[in-house]
Amino acid sequence: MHSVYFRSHFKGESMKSKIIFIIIAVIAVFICVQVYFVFLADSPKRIAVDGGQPVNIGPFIDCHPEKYPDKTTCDLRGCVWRKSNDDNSPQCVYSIGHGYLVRGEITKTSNGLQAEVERIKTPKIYDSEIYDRLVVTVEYQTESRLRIKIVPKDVDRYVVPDEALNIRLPGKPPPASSRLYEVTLVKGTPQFGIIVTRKGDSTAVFSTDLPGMTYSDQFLQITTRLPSDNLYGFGEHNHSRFRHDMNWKTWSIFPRRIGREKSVNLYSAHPVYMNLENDGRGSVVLLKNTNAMEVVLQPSPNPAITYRVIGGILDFYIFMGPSPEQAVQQYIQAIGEPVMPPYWALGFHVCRFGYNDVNDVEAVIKRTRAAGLPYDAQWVDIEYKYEFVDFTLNKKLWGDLPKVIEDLHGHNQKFILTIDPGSLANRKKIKKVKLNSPGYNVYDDGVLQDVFIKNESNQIVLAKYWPGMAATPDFTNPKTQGWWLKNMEYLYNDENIKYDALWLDKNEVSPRDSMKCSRNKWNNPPYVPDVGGSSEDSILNKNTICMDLKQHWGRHYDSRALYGHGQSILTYNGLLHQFPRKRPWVMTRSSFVGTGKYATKWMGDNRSTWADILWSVISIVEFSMFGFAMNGADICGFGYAAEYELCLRWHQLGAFYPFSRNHNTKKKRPQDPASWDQRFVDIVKPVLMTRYRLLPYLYTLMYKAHEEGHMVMKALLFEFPADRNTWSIDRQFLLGPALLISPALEPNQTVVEAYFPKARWYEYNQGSEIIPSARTHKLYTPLEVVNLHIRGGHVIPVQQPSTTTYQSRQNPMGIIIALDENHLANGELFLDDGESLETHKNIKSTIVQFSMSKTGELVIKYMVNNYTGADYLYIKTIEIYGLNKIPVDVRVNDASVDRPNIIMLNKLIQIQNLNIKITDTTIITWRT
Ligand code: MIG
Repeated sequence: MHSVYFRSHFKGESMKSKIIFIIIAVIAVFICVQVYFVFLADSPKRIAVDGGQPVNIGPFIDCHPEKYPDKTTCDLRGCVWRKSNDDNSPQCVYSIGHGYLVRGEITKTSNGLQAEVERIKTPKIYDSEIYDRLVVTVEYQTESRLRIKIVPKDVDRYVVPDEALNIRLPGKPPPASSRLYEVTLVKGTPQFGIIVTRKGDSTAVFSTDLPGMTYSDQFLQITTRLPSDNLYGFGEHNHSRFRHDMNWKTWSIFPRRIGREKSVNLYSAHPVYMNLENDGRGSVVLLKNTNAMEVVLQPSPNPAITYRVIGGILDFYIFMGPSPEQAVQQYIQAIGEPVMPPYWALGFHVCRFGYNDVNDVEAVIKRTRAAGLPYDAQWVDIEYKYEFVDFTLNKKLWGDLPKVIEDLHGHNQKFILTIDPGSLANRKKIKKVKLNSPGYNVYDDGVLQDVFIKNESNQIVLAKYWPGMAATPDFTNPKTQGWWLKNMEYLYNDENIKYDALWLDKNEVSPRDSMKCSRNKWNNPPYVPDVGGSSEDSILNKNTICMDLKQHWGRHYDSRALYGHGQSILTYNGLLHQFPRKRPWVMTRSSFVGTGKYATKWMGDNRSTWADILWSVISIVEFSMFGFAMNGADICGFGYAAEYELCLRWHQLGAFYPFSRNHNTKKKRPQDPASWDQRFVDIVKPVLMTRYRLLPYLYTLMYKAHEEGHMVMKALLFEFPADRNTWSIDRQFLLGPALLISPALEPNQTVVEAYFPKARWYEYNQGSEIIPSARTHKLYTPLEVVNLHIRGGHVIPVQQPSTTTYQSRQNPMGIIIALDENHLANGELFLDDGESLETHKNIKSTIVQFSMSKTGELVIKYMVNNYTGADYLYIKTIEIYGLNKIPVDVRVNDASVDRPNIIMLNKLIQIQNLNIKITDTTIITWRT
């Protein structure tokens, strides 16, 4: 267009005016270049698209995320229609200058920055109130943590209540000199943004100076550039890889019960990610928001995340690490360290859906014991209830259950059962229930106590749950606590079901059918993230209660993500009240940020497939990042019938899950370990025994998680962040820093290709060393073999295993010394009675340290010794990995150990017949 104009201008002009024109043109070009450098130059490349508007070559922010974008709608939205593109990138994108601009001054506050921003007038896209003025607050919370809060000016919005999640300020704001970050609020055109960089470095960990920022009542959008495309986290989904596929993947976050086969949002909401920078540093970013949302990932060269949220506020917490492990730890410490489980919970569990009556359970108990398998707890599913009515026992089919529980307890085993949320409201059926369970009063009492979720007209609404039409308790209401506890006590005392822990299912919350919901802004918001998988499913109300229902912590629309969280808290408190001296143990299906402080998480309905066995590893390492130390997936898979090899491999893997339970759906062949054949038992038993032998180590890891916010089962990159080879590994994992598991995850597999980062690594059974490290090795892994490796530099406490943790805990102890390249190793052992409350606060616990400050000398010494039981524990065996020949002159506190007690088993050295009291200071020396 311009050139045409210029040409016509030239016609018939004199030479002089030509010269003047050229001068003007040169000046104009100069000005254009200036403008380019001032406003646009920080983006790598630009392209001119239809209409001549400049658009970033990236990141692209999708201006038409709904299906079937077209140019007309795109133009109406004031966005730019791109030439057809063959990647998955969006076709209709926001143009530069869409967003907000700083108004007035940026103020320095006592602990951060504040600014007011104003919307650049561009078309409004979704039909909800749009906010023209926002207040942006940056809070420097700790040296490694900052908060960025964006709210509309003078408008009250839904915020996550403090009772649900309170990220406390640990004290005074950190001095500028110690902060790991610097924050810039971008003033001026083309649009406002926040940039967080690592101090003394140009790495922008978080930067939102991009178009498309939108803040309206029911559509909030913001994009942040990422320092790298190594992205992990966000949940809950079935991620098929741990490191995200950045190629325009969209992940929705909204608790939902749905088949796992689709890449859709599942039971929990964890809007948090970890980014690993290309030099091995890492950061964690949480968006504290409970509303339905989706995150769109875009690939290099412009890795970025776009958040689209349909309510609440933009409230980011950024954790600077600088290592990925530190960043996650800072995150977990902020949201609350994971609950300390009772010791027995670390044992092996058997469960299934589909025990028809108490005889079925008795048969399983009998065969599992007869097989001599390690076995700490038996679970029952919904069948024990009288016609699926919670807090009742079916007296006819399950009358003997109290006796079975007594028998379990007599064998030092535990009993756990499931509870669903819905309270039966059908009068006729309640009458029937009362014949089976006199005194049953769950619904009427709930009405009286006003604990059920109501609608706009203050009426209790019913939905279809397992027992029939039922009311939904509001677990976000403190009133519900007393009623819930009363029901628990009724089941425990009146129905005489002496449970040891509780399993909370369906608490997304998910009725069996969808409800009829009225048309309004909550049930039918103007923009709906893709929260169902297929277009027909993509409504919020499918298998949920209606979004407009009212709860104490806010409308269901806003607070849905807190349903399972609230129930976990009330159940935890209920157990605490029932058994004031014992650690409560609750397992939940739905969770939010911080639920790990109250409950264990299991992954819900996986399936008996080879794909699901891999996904279990990914889910668990993700949930470790989300602050759940104790988590696991159903061993052998829930849905479908398990086949022999899969189920066997799954036990070999599941023996190393922090929470290890075999579970199954109904009407499928039994898959508990004793239900197969002798060969199956012969292979599985030693692996489960290995788990039990390692429990002192695993329990110590739980303690470290609970006290310091460490992860238990974790990805390799956390221990080896500088080693790029570890960044994508999700077929292997670590338990703490010292144990590496490289499972077989495929049918007919005889070789596992396992990567060993730079360290000394020893095969657990033989003691043989993996040489060289920092390389992939082919490990021969026939059906009976498990790949377990110990990392040099660590001392691992072990205990001779028995079939219950109760028994194991009284057995002789041992230690494994795995030497590093300098022939040194260190470790720790946490001991307490395994079930009392708060013993870990060092009141009634013992912590023993194993340390080598020079080669050939290990010192065993306690730090604290307040657990009386520790004085009865003796180390009988010491195993040394990494010596390769029998040491000489082995002494325990100067007394020499007789030569016949020192043997070499393959590549490991075993010193036997010791009698070292674990609470005595002991020095063990040897020479090579
Ligand atoms: O509607 O209680 O994920 O573990 O066995 C199904 C029956 C409800 C779903 C759980 C599963 C449990 C099943 N439950």
